[in-house]
Order: sequence, then structure tokens, then C-alpha cells
Amino acid sequence: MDLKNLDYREKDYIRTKIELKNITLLEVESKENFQEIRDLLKKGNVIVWAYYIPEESPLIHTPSFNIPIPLTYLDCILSGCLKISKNFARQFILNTEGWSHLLDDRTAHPSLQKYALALDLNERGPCIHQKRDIDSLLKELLADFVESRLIAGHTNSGKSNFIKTIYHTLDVKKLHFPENVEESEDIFPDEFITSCTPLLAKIEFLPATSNEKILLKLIDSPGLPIPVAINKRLKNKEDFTDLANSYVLAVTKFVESQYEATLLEESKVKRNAKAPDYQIHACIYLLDASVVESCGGLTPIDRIVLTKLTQILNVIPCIGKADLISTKHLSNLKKLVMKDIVHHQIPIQTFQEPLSDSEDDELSDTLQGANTSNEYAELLPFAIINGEEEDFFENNDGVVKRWTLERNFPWGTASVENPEHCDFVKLNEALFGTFCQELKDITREVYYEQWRTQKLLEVRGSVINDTMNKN
Ligand SMILES: Nc1nc2c(ncn2[C@@H]2O[C@H](COP(=O)(O)OP(=O)(O)OP(=O)(O)O)[C@@H](O)[C@H]2O)c(=O)[nH]1
Ligand SMILES: [Mg+2]
Repeated sequence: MDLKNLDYREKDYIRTKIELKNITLLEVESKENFQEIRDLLKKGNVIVWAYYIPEESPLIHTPSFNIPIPLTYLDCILSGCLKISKNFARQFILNTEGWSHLLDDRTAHPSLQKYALALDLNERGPCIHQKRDIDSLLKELLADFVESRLIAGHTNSGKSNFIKTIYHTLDVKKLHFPENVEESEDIFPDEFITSCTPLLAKIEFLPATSNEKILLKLIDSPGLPIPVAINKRLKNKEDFTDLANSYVLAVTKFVESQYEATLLEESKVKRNAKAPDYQIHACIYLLDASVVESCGGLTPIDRIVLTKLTQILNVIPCIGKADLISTKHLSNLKKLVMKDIVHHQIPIQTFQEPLSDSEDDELSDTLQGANTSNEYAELLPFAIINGEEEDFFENNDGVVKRWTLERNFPWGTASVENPEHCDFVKLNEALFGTFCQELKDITREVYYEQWRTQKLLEVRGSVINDTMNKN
């Protein structure tokens, strides 16, 4: 296809020249081929063009449940890649984003297929062999399971850094979205937009832990601003109710939108057995250590928020910035938080047996670990220390930074992965190993089912009301 025709086909895009010095070659071709292309780029007697959509264009969107990528479109792209080589097509998938939302429209009637071939430009769909290759590549590279975790909690408690720390501690094979911002302005009201994480950010990657390909979604969220003057003994709890309620509403809206996606998938006549799991399997609720300290436990805001969040998903309370608190003090703060959880009957059931009825029994049981089912429950709330970015070296382009899993103080070093310093390793183990399946099962069998029943009752109620009104 000549440039004129290509411009015509890509008319919604802008063609731009890429400076050769900005091109990094991936070693996907044979050594000779790679050498040949590198020499061409070195000599500078080639021109490389790229088509792009300007950022402000309404045509830009991130693949999502509502706007998935049609397989017919991928067929067109990947068959082009396959003409170069299978490895090139593989690298194309590995180095691009948005693969968790696909729509198989191959068998749909041609008029319903989402991607129409430009037949006037001689564009042809993949042949049967290419389709087979495309299917085998997608099977090889795309995730078998999805694990989603929402990171919520106090503002400035280290939520965003927690995500980066997890990313740097897991053995990551492939990064889908390094820092992909999803459309969440509508979800979180203005009062939360002051925090450093103004939008819901999502990173997706595949940890290389086993043969199963797990797509891990860590969803960051804006922080819950805790007023400085707050004190849990204050009587005027109502002052904080609005703030707590609007935060709960924002998180709930997001969690329920994921349940809705599952319900929609389940209601299809022809259900996709390999439909992705949209649910949020756990919410890490980060409490800022200094706030816990000044309040001697949970704030009234936390009590409202935790009570409501525990009704819709698995919640795991954690104390962030544990490096700023002495060991003895930290252990006291943990007890105070658990005491509040039990006293206010907040049903934190993750990692432990359901609480018994009597408050005194609950308190003593939980504090003594008598009704806990395992070593993880005894660590609740998990104490977290995050890594941080440090200057690595300086070159002509400036200072190159790197992520370190330690925090240095004049008196010593706090290490993220040292179990004597914090519970990060144990939390990781529970979240992504030991309790992975259980978190999923509870989400589907308890929280999603409760939400679904409620939803169906609401629908039935409104149908009955409509009928009665008509009669
Ligand atoms: N001492 C200490 N500081 C931390 C830790 N984690 C994060 N910080 C610092 O706390 C500040 C806020 O960290 P973030 O990760 O942006 O916190 P956040 O909860 O995402 O903040 P918002 O998005 O504004 O709610 C940064 O200066 C971090 O370097 C930690 O484990 N220990
Ligand atoms: Mg943040």
C-alpha cells in the first residue's frame, strides 16, 4: 500500500515522522535481520512514520468492558504482524495495552462485525492458518485469571506507593498498563480530588509465579481526607458523616459497577465461558499510622466507612507508614484498631471465623486470637512499609531513579521485606497466594450474591409497583 492510500485509510490519525534516535529495537528478529535494521537506522537513510490520535481527540479510549477491542480488528492487525513473523506478532501483543477486554465478533454476521475491511484498498482478512496462529498467540499470552485489588483508605497513607511496592516485589513477567488512568472523575466527588491521586489509576500485569497466567489489577483510588482535629471521643460524629458517606458512595459505586458487569455477562443468552472476572476481590484499607496514633484507634470516619465497605466486599485493614512507629507502639495501635473493630461490630471476616454474638466474648476472643483461623488473622491490621524512589546515578539526561525496597533513617534502615520490620511479606503472601482463591470465592458467593439478590428484588419490586399503578 502506498503512502497516499495509507493516509486515506488512516484518515482519522495524524502521520508524524519519528526521529531515528528515539527508536529502540526489540530483538525479535533473527540476529542478521536485527543487525540489518540497526545498520539502516544507524546510517539514517530510512524514514519511519507513525500514525497517532491526538490526546484530546474523542476517538481515543481505553479498552473497557463497555468498549472492548473487536477480534476482527485484531485479526487485521495481527495478520499483518504475522506476515513479518510469529515472534513479531507475539512482541506486538506483549508491548501493547488493553488486552483484557476482547469481543469475539468473528462469527457474527459481516454487517455486525465491528471492523470492516477496507476492501477498496485491497485489505484482506486473515486466512485460516493465520486465524489459528492468532488464536494460539492469544491463548499463550493472555491471562487465564484476573485478580483485582482496590487500594483505599486515608489520604497520604501510602496507597499509591503501596501499588508500586507490590509491583517491585512480585516477579512480574509483563506490564500491561504501567499507570493507566481510567475514567473516574464521575466516580469520586470533588472533595477527594485534592489528594495526590486524583483519578482511579489502574495497573495491570502478569506475575510470573506459576504456569497460570494471572492478570493482576491493582486499582488505586483518591484518599479519604481525615480532618486534623478529629478525635474519636468527639461527640459530634454527624460532622463527619457527610464526608464518610460520600466516600463510601464513591467506592460502592465503583465496586457495584463491577458486579453489574458480571450480571450483564451472566444474563447473556450465549454466555462466554471465558468472560473475564470483573469483580474486586479485596479492598486494602490503609490507615495512616499517625492518625491511628492521634485517635487511639479508628476515627469515627473509619468506623462508618469500614462498616459500609465490609457489607459489599472483602476488606483488609492495614496500618501504613509503620516505619514511623516504634515496634512496641505499633503493637499497641494494632490492638486498639482490632478493639474498635470488635467493639463496633465491623465484620472484618477476611482470614478469620465470623465473630460471635457477645461483644465481650468477641473482644477477648479476637485479641487472644482464639477465634482466628490462622497466622494471618493474628497480624490484622497488617503493618505496611513501602519502598521509595532513590537517585541511582546521574547521566547527561539527568538523574536516573530506581525503586528501592528500603527506607533509610539516621538510626537504621527499614526494610519492606523484613518480617521483623513490617507485615508486607505476609500480606503479599495472603493476598496473592494462600487466600487468593478464598478471596475470590467469598466475593462471588457472598458479596456478589447478596448484591445480585438485592438487585433482582429491587427490579421485581419496581415491576410489581408498575403493575399495581397501571391497575
Ligand atoms: N515513612 C513512610 N513514608 C511513606 C510510606 N509510603 C509512602 N510514604 C510517603 O508518603 C507520601 C504519600 O505517599 P502516597 O503513596 O502518594 O500516598 P497516597 O495514600 O497515595 O496519597 P493520596 O493519593 O494523596 O491519598 C509520599 O511522600 C511517600 O513517600 C511508608 O511506608 N513510610
Ligand atoms: Mg495516591
